[in-house]
Amino acid sequence: MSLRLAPLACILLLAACGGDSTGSAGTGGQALNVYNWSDYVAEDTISGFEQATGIKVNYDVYSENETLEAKLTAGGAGYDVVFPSARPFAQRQIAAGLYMPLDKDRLPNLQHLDPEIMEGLTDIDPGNRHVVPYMWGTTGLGVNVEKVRAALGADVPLDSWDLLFDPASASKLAGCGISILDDDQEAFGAALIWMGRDPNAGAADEIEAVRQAYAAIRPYIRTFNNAEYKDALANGDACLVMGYSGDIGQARDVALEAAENTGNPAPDIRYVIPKEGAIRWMDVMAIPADARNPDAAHAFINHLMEPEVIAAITDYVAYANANLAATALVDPDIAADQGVYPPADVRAKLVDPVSLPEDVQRQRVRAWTQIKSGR
Ligand code: N2P
Repeated sequence: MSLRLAPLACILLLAACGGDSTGSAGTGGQALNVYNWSDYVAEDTISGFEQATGIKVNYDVYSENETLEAKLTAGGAGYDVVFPSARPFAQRQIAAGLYMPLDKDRLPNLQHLDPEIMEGLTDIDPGNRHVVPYMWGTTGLGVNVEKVRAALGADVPLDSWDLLFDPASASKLAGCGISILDDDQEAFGAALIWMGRDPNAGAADEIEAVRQAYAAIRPYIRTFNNAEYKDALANGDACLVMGYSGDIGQARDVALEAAENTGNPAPDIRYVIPKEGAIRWMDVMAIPADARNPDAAHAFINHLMEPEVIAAITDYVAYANANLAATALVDPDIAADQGVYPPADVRAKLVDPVSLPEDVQRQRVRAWTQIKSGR
């Protein structure tokens, strides 16, 4: 049944919709509690699932992996489906027993997923037993081209982390607004890549080098956050951001829409994967071990693997998905966008984060808190 036909068909054939394995009949009539990153589904994704299955969804959002992890480890949060980043978060959460093994018989749409991506996850999840890949992206720079050129000159190269980490550049962009992700993994990775070092290195001198890199530009950074920066870039409150790839595409769309509504010229907002390289991350779907509604959770995960459904999400959020059958359905403009689906020469410069030893991770978190506070 195609997604577009599902709601009407359900009205006509109520029994069929309630009686299959994805219907509310198997879920005890309970609502499904979903906890996802902000702005990470299309406008009609949740209502489409509710109409197709009759399952009511309580949908809640976060903007940091740490927020999700704190709730999972505290227990009793009552979520049925969550979306952690694979490394190091899902990796250590799987190891800690926080997720239930998936019942693959109830996930027939697994057949659509890219076998290479599935294989790439087996080091953190042997046999792909606990998590299913959702979206992946990179962390790079979002640039308001007119404002950055006005501050740095028309010839300024836009393809380097120098824009951010060179204090001579950052000092001139401070006035039009610099925003950085409040995400220690991404922030450490970007600085180490800019310095030509291994973003996955964890030795003490790496932490010190990163500390110094940020100390030199700290006075010029206006905000640290993982969600609000998008609107800031769209409405002109920021001219340079370190951000997640799709978020910059969304900021561009918001700015274009605002320009259409007001009749003002649209700003030229671009996502740049710097020539030095960038971190590539992957977010996955999982069912917490204490989920109250695993039946509906499986139905939801399976729904998000419907090629039409996930292609529409990619079109809306500008992140690449892991669903091979969806590729042909993605809007050609998004499929051709090299910031969303980077070409091979750019992919060669992307680095997947690894899970660092716990003590190194703790040192990074501590250093990041100090960097942000400017101490
Ligand atoms: C979506 C944020 C992307 C998640 N707003 C980064 N892992």
